[in-house]
Amino acid sequence: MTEEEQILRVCSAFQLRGEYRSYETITYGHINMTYKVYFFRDGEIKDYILQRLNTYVFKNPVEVMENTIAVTEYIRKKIKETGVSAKRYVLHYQRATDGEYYTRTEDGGFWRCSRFIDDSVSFLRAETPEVMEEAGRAFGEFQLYLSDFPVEKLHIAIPHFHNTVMRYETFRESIRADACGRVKDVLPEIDKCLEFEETATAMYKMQRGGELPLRVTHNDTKCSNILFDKDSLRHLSVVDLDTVMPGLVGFDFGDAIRAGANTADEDERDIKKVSVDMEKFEAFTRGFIGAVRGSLTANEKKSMALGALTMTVECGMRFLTDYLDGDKYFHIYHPDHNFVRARCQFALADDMIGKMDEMNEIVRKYCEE
Ligand code: GN1
Ligand code: MG
Repeated sequence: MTEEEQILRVCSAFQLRGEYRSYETITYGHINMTYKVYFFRDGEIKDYILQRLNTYVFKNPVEVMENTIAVTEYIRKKIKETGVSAKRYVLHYQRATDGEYYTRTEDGGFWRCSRFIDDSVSFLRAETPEVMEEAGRAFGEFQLYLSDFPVEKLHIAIPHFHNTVMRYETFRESIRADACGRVKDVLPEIDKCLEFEETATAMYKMQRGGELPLRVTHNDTKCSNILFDKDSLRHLSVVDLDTVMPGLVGFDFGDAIRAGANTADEDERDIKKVSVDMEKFEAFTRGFIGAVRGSLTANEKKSMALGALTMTVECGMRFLTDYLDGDKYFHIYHPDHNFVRARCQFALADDMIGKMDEMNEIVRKYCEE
C-alpha cells in the first residue's frame, strides 16, 4: 500500500466527507508522523490534520488520547463560558466510525484526526520578539485554563518524563552499554553533560522535597506547538497535548526558552552561532509571567531561569542518549543528527550559565510588575 492509499483509508475511518484532493507531510515534529489532508466540500477546501502516533514513545496511545480529549474539552468549556466561539481556540478531534477518537491500521498504526484551524500558522522558531511574547501568553494562558483541572484524571503518558535524576541514570546506562560503539567519538560531550548534573537535577530534587508544587503542565512548549492567526499573529491554540501531565511550571517556561530563544536552530552545527537571544527571553517572560504571575509561589518565581537551563541540558542529554542507543527515539534526517542536536543544546546551556543573573533579574522584574 502506498502512503497515499493508507492516508485515504484512515480518512475513511474518520468519515471525512467530501472529495479527497491531496495531502502533504508536515516534518516539524520529532516523534509522530503528521499529515495535512485536503478535501473539497460545499465549494470549499476543508483541511484536516492526521497524525500517526509514535507507539514506541507512547506505549499506551489510548491513554494519550483520553488525556488529549479531556484537556481539549475542558478548555473548550472554559472558552465557551466567556461567550466566545471556541472553534479557533482549541483543537477539535474527529471520532472514527466506531465512536473512538482514533483508528488503528493493520500495520499497527494508531491514528488520530483533527480539523485544521482556519487561517492558522506555526513557526519552527519565533522569528521576532513579538511572536515570542505571544507564545508566552499562549502557554501562560494554557497553564491558567488548566489550573483547576482534576489532576487525578490525567494518565501519565510518559513516566518520569522530566525526571532529570532518572535521565542521568539512563544516560549512564547507555554509556555503559555503548550499543553502537559511539562512546569513543563523543567523550567531550559526555563530560560536558555530566558537568551539568548537579545544576540540572536541582529543580527535580526541590519538587521531591516539597519546595516546588506539581501543576498540570504541557511539557513540550516549543514555539512550533502553538498556532497563530496568520494575519494578526495572535495566538489561537496550543497543540501537541501528548505530554500534558503533572509537572513544574518552570519546566514549561524553560523548554519554551530553550526552543524559542536560541539564536540558532536546534540542530545548528556551528556552535558559535548558538546563544540565548535576551530580547526574545525578555519578550517570552513578559508574555508568560504576565499571564501566570498571580498564581506562582515565591520558589516558582525564583526557579524560572533555572528551568530554562534544566530543560536545555535535559534535552541535550536525551539527544545524546538516543545517539548512543542508535537513534531509536527521535526522528533523524542524517546519521549524526542527534549528536549535532545534543552539542547545540550543551552550547546553549553554557551560554545560559553566563546569563543566569541577567535572566533571573528579568523574571523578577515581571513578577513584581
Ligand atoms: C519532541 O514531538 P516534538 O517534536 O514536539 C519531544 C520533546 C523534545 C522535543 C525536542 C514526546 O517533541 O520532549 O523537547 O522533541 N517529545 C517527546 O525538539 O519526547
Ligand atoms: Mg511533541
